Amino acid sequence: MVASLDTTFLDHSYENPFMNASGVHCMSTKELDELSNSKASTFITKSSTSVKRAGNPEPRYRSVPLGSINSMGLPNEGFEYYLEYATKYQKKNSKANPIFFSVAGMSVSENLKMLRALQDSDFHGIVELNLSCPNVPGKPQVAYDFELIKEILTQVFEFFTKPLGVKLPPYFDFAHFDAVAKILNQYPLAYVNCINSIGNGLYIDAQNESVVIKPKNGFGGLGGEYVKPTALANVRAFYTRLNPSIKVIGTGGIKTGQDAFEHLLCGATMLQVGTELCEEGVTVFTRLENELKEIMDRKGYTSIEQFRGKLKSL
Ligand code: RRO
Repeated sequence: MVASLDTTFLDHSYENPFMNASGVHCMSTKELDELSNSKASTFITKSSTSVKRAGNPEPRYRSVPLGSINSMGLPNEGFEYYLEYATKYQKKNSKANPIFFSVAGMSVSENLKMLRALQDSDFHGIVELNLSCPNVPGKPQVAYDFELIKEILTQVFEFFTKPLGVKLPPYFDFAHFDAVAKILNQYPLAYVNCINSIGNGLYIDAQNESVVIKPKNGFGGLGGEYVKPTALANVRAFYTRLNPSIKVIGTGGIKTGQDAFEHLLCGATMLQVGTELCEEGVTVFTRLENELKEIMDRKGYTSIEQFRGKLKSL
């Protein structure tokens, strides 16, 4: 195989575009260490809140025929746990690729508090602000409230100078792609990540005439094959609307090298794997790299830049 998967993201060179999606295999130091020792080129922590949270009652994640449904409810070890892990990791691995740190406060002020702490810390990786958790009862997804996106980003960029991206929920209408891109283009964002799970799906076990997860009467975020076309549409819609300085991370339905290839064609730079990482474990990254290289070899591509974003229209 001659194809190279080298990927430049925010002026740093990665051996390949693959990493985990926040929430999957990144809750504990053990899982984070496993990611760092895998073929993923970098990794992201579980979205954190200021204080440790137990999350929603179980069962709260189910693997289903075409993907997954979850209503985890933001269980996490708390902001300080991940900050300590990240800063120690950086010291121990000074030559390693920058890592990603995800925050998902329950209010504007909680997000600002964590971002201030990150700004004042030794952390020198990339920060992802999760504006799209669908699973906390009583808390709507922030990024479906366009005024709230503006309010948060305006306050964040008054003090925050480290690289920052936002995790977006899927949008389903051109009016929304246009409106959100117009807002995001007003800020010095490093990237957007499309997409979080498709919120509030309902998977039913017909045999038992029952839902399959306990929280929210069975409603939960969908991932996996169900979401790939929506993910691709969002990657493409934002890639074609955002200032070129704002990169797009593609997340949603990446199960094979071909799925990865499709996200790259739509314009994604890094690629995050959620449901399939949960199914297969960290060896998924080795398989995805081999499959993507095989496709590139077959097509005569030696680098990703030769086709990134070059999706043809009819
Ligand atoms: O923890 C969760 O329930 C969760 C989060 Br924070 C998120 O951003 N996306 C998701 O599908 N689940």
